[in-house]
Amino acid sequence: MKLYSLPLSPYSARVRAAIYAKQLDIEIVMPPEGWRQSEEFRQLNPARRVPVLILDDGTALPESGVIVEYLEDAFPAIPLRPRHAKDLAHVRLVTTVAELYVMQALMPLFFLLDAKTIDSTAVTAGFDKLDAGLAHLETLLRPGAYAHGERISMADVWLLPVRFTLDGLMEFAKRPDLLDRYPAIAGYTDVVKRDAALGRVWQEMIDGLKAFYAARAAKG
Ligand SMILES: N[C@@H](CCC(=O)N[C@@H](CS)C(=O)NCC(=O)O)C(=O)O
Repeated sequence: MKLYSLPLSPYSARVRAAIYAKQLDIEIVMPPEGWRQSEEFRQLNPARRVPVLILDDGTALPESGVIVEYLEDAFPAIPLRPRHAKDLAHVRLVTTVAELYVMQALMPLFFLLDAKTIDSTAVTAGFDKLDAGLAHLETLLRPGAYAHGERISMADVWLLPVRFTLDGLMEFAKRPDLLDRYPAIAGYTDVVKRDAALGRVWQEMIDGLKAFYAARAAKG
């Protein structure tokens, strides 16, 4: 199997975290040169996005959530889903809140802040929306602990890229206070440091961010 992935892509990062945590032998590669315009890549994923997992029989699976669920179903030996319904509901709640109310509030802020003319009303509204999502997510987490239980789960696979991207926003928006009222979210980096799979993805994202800024500076 082969995964098309970009180091900084939060969606690709989810899948890589699942692959490392589950100790799967899957080749991880960058998408081919010119993939955004290529007809060949469009046939793998009509949305022209990464990640895409290519199965051994050539089947292409796009969408990070679908890929992670597939890996979990196909390779259950090291599980990322708890067995009991209530535990699983909590894991799904963390992934849903992280995706819908934090990630989806977070990403537009980068574009708003990067615009030539800053729309301060939209930026304020964007930060308010993000703050509501963070407050919600905070209620689901425990300071210094995995997102659910005592080991890595799908909830961590979702939380890791969200936490990384929050660091990026704090830096980009010069808002170091963003997580001051959310100790569990802020302190989630301690979990990342302790867990080999999460730590590996975090480092890959740091390297991806450095490469992104270098490419941006080179463009001028
Ligand atoms: N819903 C998709 C989102 C994937 C996505 O938006 N990927 C971004 C990278 S983070 C992408 O490929 N964007 C197209 C581009 O960079 O041209 C998923 O969960 O896999």
